[in-house]
Amino acid sequence: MGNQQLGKDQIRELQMDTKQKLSKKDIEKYHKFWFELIPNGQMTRETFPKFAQYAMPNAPSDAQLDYLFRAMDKDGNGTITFKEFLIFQSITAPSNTSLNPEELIDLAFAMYDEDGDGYVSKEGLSFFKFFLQRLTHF
Ligand SMILES: [Ca+2]
Repeated sequence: MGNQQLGKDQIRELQMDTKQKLSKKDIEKYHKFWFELIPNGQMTRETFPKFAQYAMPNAPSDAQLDYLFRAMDKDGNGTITFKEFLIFQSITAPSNTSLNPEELIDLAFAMYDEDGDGYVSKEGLSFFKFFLQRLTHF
């Protein structure tokens, strides 16, 4: 997907990918936001602070950025694509459905269970709560 207008089919596909949780309007809005921010659409850890300043205006620490990046980089390949960004948005800020607690818990684990042992610290969870409140703003 390049930096151009979204086609009808693309939007439909993205709506499927995000389980119909985002409206066409949302997808277009996020698309504009994402490609203005990162013209080639591929967010790396180096360029990630550009995004994070919108998501978390209170100057997040490097560790917090690492958490967030890990949660958004669903396939763990070191790049966040527009689709991965959208999936993240659809979980944290769905427009058509309400928040799904199970998906949020999965996301919290993706962020905080660094060693994959199935446990998340209390600090991790309280930060996650704080972070969710921030995220729905844009
Ligand atoms: Ca990825």
